[in-house]
Amino acid sequence: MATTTLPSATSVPCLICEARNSLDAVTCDTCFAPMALIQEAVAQDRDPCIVTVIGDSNVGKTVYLGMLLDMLSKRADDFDAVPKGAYSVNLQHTVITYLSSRQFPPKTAMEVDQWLWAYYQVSRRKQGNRIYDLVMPDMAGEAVAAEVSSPRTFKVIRSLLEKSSGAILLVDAALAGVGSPQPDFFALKLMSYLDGVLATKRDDRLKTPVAIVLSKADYCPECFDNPRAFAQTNLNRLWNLCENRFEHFEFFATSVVGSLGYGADEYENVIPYPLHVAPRGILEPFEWVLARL
Ligand SMILES: Nc1nc2c(ncn2[C@@H]2O[C@H](COP(=O)(O)OP(=O)(O)O)[C@@H](O)[C@H]2O)c(=O)[nH]1
Ligand SMILES: [Mg+2]
Ligand SMILES: [Zn+2]
Repeated sequence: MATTTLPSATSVPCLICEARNSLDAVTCDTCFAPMALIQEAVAQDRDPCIVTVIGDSNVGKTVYLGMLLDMLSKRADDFDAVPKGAYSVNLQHTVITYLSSRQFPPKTAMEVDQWLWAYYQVSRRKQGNRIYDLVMPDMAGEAVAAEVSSPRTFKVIRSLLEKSSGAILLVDAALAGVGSPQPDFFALKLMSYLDGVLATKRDDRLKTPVAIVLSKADYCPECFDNPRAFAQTNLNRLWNLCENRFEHFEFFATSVVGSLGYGADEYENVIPYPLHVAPRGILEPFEWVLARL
């Protein structure tokens, strides 16, 4: 791991992990976060607030985040979102391009320097004028899993979560709904990792708001009727940990597609194709987190 000892006149601290990098660095030497984040943050003259979207591989993080950013920048629900730096638009651009050609975007690469980061300035058009500087990276689920099972393999994840003002945890409702214990256990591990990273005193419950998003709820529509009840039944371990350790948590059902078609790839694997994009419950978890920052 790089321990930089550059003097302050010729270096800048990374926004995420605080390691010093040379002025012309494109990504941080230590955690690979884009250094453009610093320039944006300095220009804003406010501390950016980081909302991290986490979850297992294949739960739908990329699709969710891309759709969320796209809805925000289309002024959905009176939000105004301005991307800071053209690199911020890449995630949204990729997701929408794939969905509009009736495909899901490809898997996020495990390598940190391949992740797409988005830095948006978000505000409500009507209510007051509080502006949130949101930094949201699209992480690979495998990296999250590796970091959770052996901490410090992906330093950027820990640094990000330490700095996060809020988190959105995605859980695969379709899998949980058919009785797989995997989503419950993975989310349980993630929440206890988060608890360890954020905890100040052992017995205080954590104040950081965590929205738990039940993704792919189109597969199990009952989720929309009562997300809490769905979680208590199908994600009981997670529910109990949340209740014990987190002061602010809430469950939300979301889905991006309205109908799916199926086809096979060249290896005869069955692949779902999004025939019709119909986002449901995308903004609610985000609004809920913002209201608690
Ligand atoms: N039915 C349904 N499937 C989804 C939805 N969102 C994602 N998926 C499926 O989940 C897969 C993984 O999504 P992705 O966003 O790449 O997951 P990530 O690994 O967490 O970033 C996609 O290829 C789709 O097959 C959704 O809203 N509904
Ligand atoms: Mg992804
Ligand atoms: Zn860094």
